[in-house]
Amino acid sequence: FKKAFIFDLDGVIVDTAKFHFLAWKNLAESLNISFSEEENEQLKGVSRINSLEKILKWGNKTISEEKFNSLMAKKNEEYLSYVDNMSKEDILPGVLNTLEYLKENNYQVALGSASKNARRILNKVGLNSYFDHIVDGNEVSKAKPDPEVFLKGCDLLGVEPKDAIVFEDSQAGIKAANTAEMTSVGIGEESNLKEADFNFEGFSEINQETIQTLINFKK
Ligand code: G16
Ligand code: MG
Repeated sequence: FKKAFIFDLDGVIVDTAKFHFLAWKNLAESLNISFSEEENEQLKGVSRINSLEKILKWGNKTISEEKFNSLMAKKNEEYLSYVDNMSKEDILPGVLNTLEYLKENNYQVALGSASKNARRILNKVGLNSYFDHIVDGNEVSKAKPDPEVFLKGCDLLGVEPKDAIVFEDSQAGIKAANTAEMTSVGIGEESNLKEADFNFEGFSEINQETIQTLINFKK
């Protein structure tokens, strides 16, 4: 049976996806590249560097390395200005209940995020203590859909990938979990996450019974 749970951060625990969207949209528009929700969907779970590369590709633009770095810094600055206004209220519905249930029942829990700002965000919303381990964008060299971030989480938790359950809101993240043969749970719009083993609109739909179903699931 399953022993460990790995949570993505953006779009699963907190809705920082909307902040990434605002900051990327402003950046893209400053380069005369159009940017809608549809493009944003493809950036979910994708690292900062890869995201900017994708935007430039969509706009058929090449820029100097210097400009590239300054755009990334500017995007992050704007993003953090939104993040720094976050509080407990920004935790998505049902997340705290699930984390409390997992903790009370001594399940292992890790964070597996592409974000280099993951620790800052967890601090802001007061969720640090729920995680036995945190793996974020500072610790991985291969971005999602590569499973490195989740495999590191399993290593730290001391469980086999097949005994891990991953909660993800992004196509790249579901792909990563599936590649590593973990149980993949899509959070959010099902049509975006067709490859997931399970799909839920959000954690409000997840109760103790659901958790047991996930634990007993064999891929
Ligand atoms: C997140 C977001 C991505 C973002 C990436 C890097 O991943 O989904 O949109 O580009 O992290 O974030 P940062 O710029 O803060 O390092 P996740 O894996 O938590 O969904
Ligand atoms: Mg995400």
